[in-house]
Amino acid sequence: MMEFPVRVITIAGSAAGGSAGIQADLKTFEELDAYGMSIITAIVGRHPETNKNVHLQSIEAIEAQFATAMKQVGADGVKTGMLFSKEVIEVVARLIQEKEIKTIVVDPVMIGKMNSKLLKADAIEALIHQLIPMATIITPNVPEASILLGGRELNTVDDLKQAAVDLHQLGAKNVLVKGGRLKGPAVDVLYDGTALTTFTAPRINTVNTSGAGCTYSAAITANLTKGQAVADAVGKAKSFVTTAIEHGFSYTDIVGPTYHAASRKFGEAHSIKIETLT
Ligand code: PXL
Repeated sequence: MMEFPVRVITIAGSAAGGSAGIQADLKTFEELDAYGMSIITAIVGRHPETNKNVHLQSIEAIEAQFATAMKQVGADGVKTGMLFSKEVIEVVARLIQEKEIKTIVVDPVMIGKMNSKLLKADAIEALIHQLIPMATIITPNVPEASILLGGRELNTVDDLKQAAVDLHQLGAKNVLVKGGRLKGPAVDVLYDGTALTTFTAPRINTVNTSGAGCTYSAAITANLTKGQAVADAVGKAKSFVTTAIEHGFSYTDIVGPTYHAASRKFGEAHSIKIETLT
């Protein structure tokens, strides 16, 4: 009988184009030998006439999906992405706690690459007080880290290091601040409460990075749930996402997806430079 080493669940939005959100997470889980399940919190897709872009699911629908996944399968790890509202964050925090899922990755998704609004302003407090303190790791990018720190400007790798240390106060066991939006090489900073570790990959010249953040945190979720140490899980996930970005593509003139199968098909081309400072 086929058996995956771990079962992981993503609680996030559906991105209709297949590049981000639930779709990116499930593709990534499959590549990394984790059995994937999904709880859809919202459906993101712009209606050509009404322009409506976020189609929220009810709390009942969210609870029903979770109950079904737990009954049919069970979960060893969970990742949260787009949660959108305070009400959704509250129910998600409660469901995760009730099932005592061990590995919890919180990607504090706020705004999509195409400027979709993925978190309401009044939901930020709920994220900070209810979900982040439960997390094994949080994975903000520069704008998200800045908002979580009350609007602080982050421009340099030293700023990212200070941000990771300060965000650790919110109660997550580990903080990974992703510096992909700064200039120069793509440097991410991990703080585990004791040591700062930087992960450096070369900058890849492409616009097709839709869903890169989702893919990265999904890979971290699979790796951590499989029992890898945090710095190991992050380093391997960064290698995976860097390869996916390198082989990104697009069918139209719209920003396209990363290629989730790139590591398997072509091998991981870039070594990630990992440096730990205590
Ligand atoms: O990449 C962030 C993201 C997350 N989740 C959903 C999205 C997007 C970006 O568009 O649509 C559902």
